[in-house]
Amino acid sequence: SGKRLRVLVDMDGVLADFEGGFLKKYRAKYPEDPFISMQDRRGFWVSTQYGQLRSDLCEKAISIWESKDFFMELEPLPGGLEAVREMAQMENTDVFICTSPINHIQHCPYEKYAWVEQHLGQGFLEQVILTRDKTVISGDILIDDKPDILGVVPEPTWEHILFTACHNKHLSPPQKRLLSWADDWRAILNSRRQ
Ligand code: BVP
Repeated sequence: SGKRLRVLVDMDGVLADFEGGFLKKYRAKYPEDPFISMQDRRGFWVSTQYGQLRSDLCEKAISIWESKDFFMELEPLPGGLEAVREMAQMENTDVFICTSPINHIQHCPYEKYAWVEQHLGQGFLEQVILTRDKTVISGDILIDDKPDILGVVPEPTWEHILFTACHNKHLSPPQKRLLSWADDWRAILNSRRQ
């Protein structure tokens, strides 16, 4: 009954393990330099926290995700692929992967599409939205680990559900949370159906 539900699902930190992939490759490339464990991560921007640890570490951190194969080789987060596949099969439900590429354009945009093709199949490429401003994308729900999602539209159509990540777990956010893909995402979708 009612209209279709449009769910926007973020990629880094929600479907793909950006933090884990970063830490593994940073420690391999810079074994002599200090690092921030997942437990000690605070704030969305990895580069900002590394820059606070030691000023030269900001650009070293950036060099990791600007490298070829960084985004392609990210591991899927537990349950994420299964959840979006199930959403895509649900009646009256449209799911899109909504992700912001980095501004270093050589590898990231291509590798984001290639990751979706590898893990979800070629047909799922129809569902990919790359945008630097998620507020201009209309939807009913946006599942995203970034606490502050701002852009040119002051009141986006979607309700932001904060996906719990190492960098946001200590916050008391205004949004509802999805603790992981083992949490009740189906109930969150159903709460937005009319
Ligand atoms: O492509 C990701 C990684 C990048 O920002 C994008 C966030 O996209 P969404 O998850 O919001 O869709 N990114 C970049 C930096 C620093 C850049 Br300087 C960072 O610290 N963390 C991060 O995720």
